[in-house]
Amino acid sequence: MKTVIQKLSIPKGSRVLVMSDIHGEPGYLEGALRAAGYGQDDTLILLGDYVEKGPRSLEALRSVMRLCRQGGVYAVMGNNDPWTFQMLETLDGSSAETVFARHCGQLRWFGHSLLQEMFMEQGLELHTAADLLRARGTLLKAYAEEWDFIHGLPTILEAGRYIFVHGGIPHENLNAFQGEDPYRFMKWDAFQEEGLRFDRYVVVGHWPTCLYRTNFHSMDPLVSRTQHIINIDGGCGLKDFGQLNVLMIPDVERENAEYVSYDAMPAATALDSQEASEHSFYIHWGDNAVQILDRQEDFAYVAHQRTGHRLFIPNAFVYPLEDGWETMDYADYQLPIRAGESIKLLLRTSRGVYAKARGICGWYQGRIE
Ligand SMILES: [Mn+2]
Repeated sequence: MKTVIQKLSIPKGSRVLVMSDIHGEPGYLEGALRAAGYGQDDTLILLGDYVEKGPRSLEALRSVMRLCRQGGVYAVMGNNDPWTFQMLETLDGSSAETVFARHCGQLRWFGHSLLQEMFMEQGLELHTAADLLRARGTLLKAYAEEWDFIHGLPTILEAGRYIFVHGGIPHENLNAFQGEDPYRFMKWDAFQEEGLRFDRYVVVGHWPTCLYRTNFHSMDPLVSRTQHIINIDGGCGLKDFGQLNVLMIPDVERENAEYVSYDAMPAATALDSQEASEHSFYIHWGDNAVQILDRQEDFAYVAHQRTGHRLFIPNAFVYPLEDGWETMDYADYQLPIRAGESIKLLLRTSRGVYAKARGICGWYQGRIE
C-alpha cells in the first residue's frame, strides 16, 4: 500500500464534522451523528479504525461504506482497518500458527474480532490454524467488497487550515509523503507527546485522549493550540466508559471548532450539588500497575506501583494479570455537580456513583433520579 493524500474542496458554508475510532460500535456512530445534528449540508470526515476491539466490526464498516456512497463523506484508513484482509491475503502454511495464536490473544483481551465475525457470518468455525487456512479463500471472496473499500481509502486529507490523518505526520510538507508506506501515518502512538508543532491544525485519532491526561479521567478531545494538534479519539469500543467525539468545524478556513460527544451509558439527574475535591489522582493504562493492600466489600485499598500513592478503588475496576494487578482508567476525583444537572452513571457503589459529568469522570455522592 502507498500513502494517498486527498485535497478536499468543502462547499462554502458547509460545516465539517470529524469522528475517529468507531472500533466496531455502529450504535455510537449513529448516536454521535444524531448528537451533532448531522444533515445533508454537512461534510463528514471519518478518521479511521472502523473495525476491531468493539463487538460489531462488520456492521460498523458497512455503515461507513453506506455513508461514503453519499456525497460529502470522506474516510481515511486507520491501522486496524486493513489488518485482517492483509493477513488473509498473505496467509500460508508457514504463517498460520503464528497468525492464529495472535488472533487468540486478541480475542481473549477484547472478546471480539473482525475475523471472528467473518467466520460466524459465514457459518464457519475457528478453532485451529487449519480452520483459518481452510477458510482463507471463502473469506477473501465473501468480503471482497469490504476489502476493496478499505484498500481504496486515502491516508491523509487536507482542507483549508486543517489536515486529517489517523495517527500523525512528522511535518506538513505532505507532498513528501506521496507514495510512501502509509503505516507510520496510520499508527503513531502518543503522537501528541512528540513535541511537534504545525502551521495548520492536524486532527488525529488513534491514541485515546485519556492516555495523555495526568489529572482527570476524561475522554473529551484534546486541543493543543501551541502544537496545532487536535486529538479526538474518545476510546470508543476500547475503553469501558469510552465515547465517540464529533469535532465540529464551522469553516475550514478558520481556526475555531467545537465538539459534542456521545456514549451509551445510562443518564440520570443529579438532585444535589457538590463541590469538586481539591485533588485528583488519576491512573491510566500504561501506568496502571497496583498492589492490593486490603479488600473491602466493593472496594480495594491499593498502592499505585510507580508513585506508591495509596487510594481506594472499586473492585470492579481492578483486574488480575499473570504477575500482579492492574486497574482500569480511574480518578478518585469528586466531581463539581450542580443540582438538576444531567450525569452519566458508570458504576454504582456503596460510596456513591462513579459518574461522567461534562466530559469528566469521577465521584458523585448525592441523590439521583
Ligand atoms: Mn488506531
